[in-house]
Amino acid sequence: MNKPDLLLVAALGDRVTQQLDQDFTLHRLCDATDKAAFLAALPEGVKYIATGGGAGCSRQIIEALPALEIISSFGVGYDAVDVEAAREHNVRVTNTPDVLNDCVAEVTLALMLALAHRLPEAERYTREGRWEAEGNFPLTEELTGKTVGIIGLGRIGKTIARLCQAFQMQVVYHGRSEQAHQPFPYYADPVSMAQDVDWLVVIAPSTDSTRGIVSRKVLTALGPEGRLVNVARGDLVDEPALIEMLASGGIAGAALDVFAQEPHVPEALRKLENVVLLPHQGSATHKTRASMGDLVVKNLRAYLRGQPLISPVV
Ligand code: NAP
Ligand code: 8YV
Repeated sequence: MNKPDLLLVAALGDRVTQQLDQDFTLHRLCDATDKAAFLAALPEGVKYIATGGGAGCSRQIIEALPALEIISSFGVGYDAVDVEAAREHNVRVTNTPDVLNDCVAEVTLALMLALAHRLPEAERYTREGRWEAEGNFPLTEELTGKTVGIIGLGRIGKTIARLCQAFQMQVVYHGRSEQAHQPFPYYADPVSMAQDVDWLVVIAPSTDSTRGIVSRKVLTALGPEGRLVNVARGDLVDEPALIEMLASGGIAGAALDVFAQEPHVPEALRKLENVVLLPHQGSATHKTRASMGDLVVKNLRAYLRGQPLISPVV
């Protein structure tokens, strides 16, 4: 029996490819240099797409495939998928929620610990023999007893909150509405919350209403003793304002896993000492990436077999 055609928009690794190969004939747009020519040469009737959170799926791709029925995206954030175009063309979209909560929360706490204790700098100091040559490294900060404000108390935000509680931190949060059954104080306004916290952690999706939510005003409210952690998407933060405020001491520091124009990280940011920078590593462990990949495949197989989707967003 002929296997149905599937367009692979992003390379998702051997584990996913080997599983998809069992049920589908793969067309690797991810490897094509001339994407438009590749799309034009596809066989008629492609119903399936698998893609990555960064590559997503554009309107152009959706409209190039009139028979398209489902886009299975690797990652919980699906901001790079043109969901509006998918809806217009009755195309289902799935993502990979929950399986990465623990990993992303762990990386968030790792970033907070690294920034508070200046671990990357102190490690370099030791490695370079400066301890012996220059004496002790300067004193640093700690998380214990501090207040953290979480923008986006969702699946990952709640996991981060629990880890912060293990450090005896007070947790408060901002979202579009109060979650009645959460034990944490709610702020309707991110500026007021930023004023009251030592740490601001951003873990909300990138949408029209969150873009730029960490504005210059929010950063000013966070103040010279405040620290920002962004593990959501780069566009939630006013990056030029952040760089200015980090350089001038307007805020104490930032730990960033995500950036406005990935994989580009502005040189001005890379030169600063009061930042910890990661290359979008939030879910990047063998275990979590395997679970995410398996969920991409499970959604496609469920659709193929006429079963309910496991994690639909549309
Ligand atoms: P989620 O469960 O949907 O939680 C999102 C939270 O954001 C909700 O609590 C929601 O609360 C809040 N929110 C939505 N719109 C908002 C707005 N306009 N203003 C303030 N808060 C808003 O999502 P999740 O699974 O935790 O993932 C969150 C995001 O993290 C993803 O979308 C992705 O972009 C990012 N992420 C990054 C990495 C990484 O590697 N760095 C890994 C995984 C995820 P309300 O509905 O009450 O507003
Ligand atoms: C992935 C992410 O690195 O899940 C998300 O939203 O940002 C990360 O887990 C990314 O989506 C992989 O493509």
